[in-house]
Amino acid sequence: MSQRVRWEQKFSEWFDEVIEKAEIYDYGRYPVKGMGVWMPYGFKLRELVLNVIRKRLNETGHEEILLPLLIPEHLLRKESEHIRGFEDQVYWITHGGLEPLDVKLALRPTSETIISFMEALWIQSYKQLPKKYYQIASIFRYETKATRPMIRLREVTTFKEAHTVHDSFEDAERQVEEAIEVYKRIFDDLGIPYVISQRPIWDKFAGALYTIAFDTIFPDGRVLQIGTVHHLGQTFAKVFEVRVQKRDESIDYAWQTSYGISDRAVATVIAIHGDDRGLVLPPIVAPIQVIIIPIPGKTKEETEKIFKYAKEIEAKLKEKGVRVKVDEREEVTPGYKYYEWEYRGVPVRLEIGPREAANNTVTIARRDLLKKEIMKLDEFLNKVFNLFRDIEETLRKRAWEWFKNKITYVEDLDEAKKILESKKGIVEVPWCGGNKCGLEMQDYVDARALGSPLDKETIPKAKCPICGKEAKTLMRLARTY
Ligand code: 5CA
Ligand code: ZN
Repeated sequence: MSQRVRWEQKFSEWFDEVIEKAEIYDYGRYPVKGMGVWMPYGFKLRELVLNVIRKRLNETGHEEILLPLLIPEHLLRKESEHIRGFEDQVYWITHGGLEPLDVKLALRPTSETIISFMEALWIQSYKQLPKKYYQIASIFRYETKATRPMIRLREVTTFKEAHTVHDSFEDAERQVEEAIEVYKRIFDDLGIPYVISQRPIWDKFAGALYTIAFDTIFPDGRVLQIGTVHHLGQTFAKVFEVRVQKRDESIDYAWQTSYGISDRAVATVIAIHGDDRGLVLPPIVAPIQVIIIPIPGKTKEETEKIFKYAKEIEAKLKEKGVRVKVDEREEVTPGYKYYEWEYRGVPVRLEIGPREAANNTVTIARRDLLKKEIMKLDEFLNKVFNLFRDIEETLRKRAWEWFKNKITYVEDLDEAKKILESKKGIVEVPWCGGNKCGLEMQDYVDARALGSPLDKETIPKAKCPICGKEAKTLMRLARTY
């Protein structure tokens, strides 16, 4: 079984090293803070993660669009709560060439204002609703907290934002529920564990009625928000005058939701499944799913036979739609190749030597379990997709087990604080639901309030540790990124 000592104890170092050495993401060298470069192997990984996201959105009736990057100042300022939330994070374009611009242009920090402006033109009647749009594009935020590769960027290059329009509060609420289901499927596909919380009111998205968030726990025990779903009410519809004629012919403002995920989804796949030997990628997003390593024989003739057999296996796997490659390099040893492809997280390695070529077999090494098995080639070809599903299941299970272990329920805040300092992860405490108590809790334990679970069945009979009243829900607390 794989070792995960450095992965857990020196995670930050592990992560920075892995994304660089596995040629995923070159970060910190380009002279603009918070902006990195997706390298070929990383770009492919990102593309495959995006395939998962697109598939899950498309199959639920979301339509992909692409909006302009720039927002004129008056549009961005139209909704006051929204601009107050983003004011200190906006990049402004003030010049076109040498000319100062009449109207300053913002680089979009997100696109509610752009889409709402357009929806006012596009939508007239309830008959057109619901509408579910999304785009995948770069957004820009002048983040003031410490920037981190893929995790806290100033150019978020993989921002998937969905924007929906509805004819009632209830339908928008139903959409929030659908979005949660879509995100669950996406994170399940990627084997990423999560908790879903209703964010406390003081931490909702600027302009939303309420925000639901997905959080995961990183190997160092710190929590990362990996997705958010917002019920926007009529906030933007009112100021942008998105009006719809209802079934009873009355005219009302539309109701909206928005939800987003980012580069953090890719970062999380890397972080959650890795080990001390490097990346461990689930086959669904692995740029190379099977790497074939020919092991030279004793004679030139034998070696030629081995290489021919390896190429044959490659062709057969390609035919099945497997992402496969033979490492034919002559200047490095097979052992070196094992190490290198393990580091890059390739889920399955085939070792093809004299014995395999003579017997029509393959030696299969699994990256997740670091175990080897010999199989007839035909059997392997028949089972290859089952093997992929089995690897994904193993990774998902391992990730969830580790994750659940990092969630602790306590009724006492001193204990909560201790756990947040040692074991870390997420601590759940009984909460009366009052804002004042919630805010006091996060101060007391010196952590962030993630909010409450959506399902009320899990609420224990206990007292709020601040006011002593009966708990109505749980408060989740964590040190976060
Ligand atoms: N317009 C809404 C819905 S798309 C919105 O912008 N929501 S958000 O601000 O919560 O961002 C959506 C998700 O993007 C967050 O949950 C978080 O996972 C991710 N994200 C936000 N800022 C950054 C950043 N600076 N770097 C990387 N990911 C980020
Ligand atoms: Zn209380």
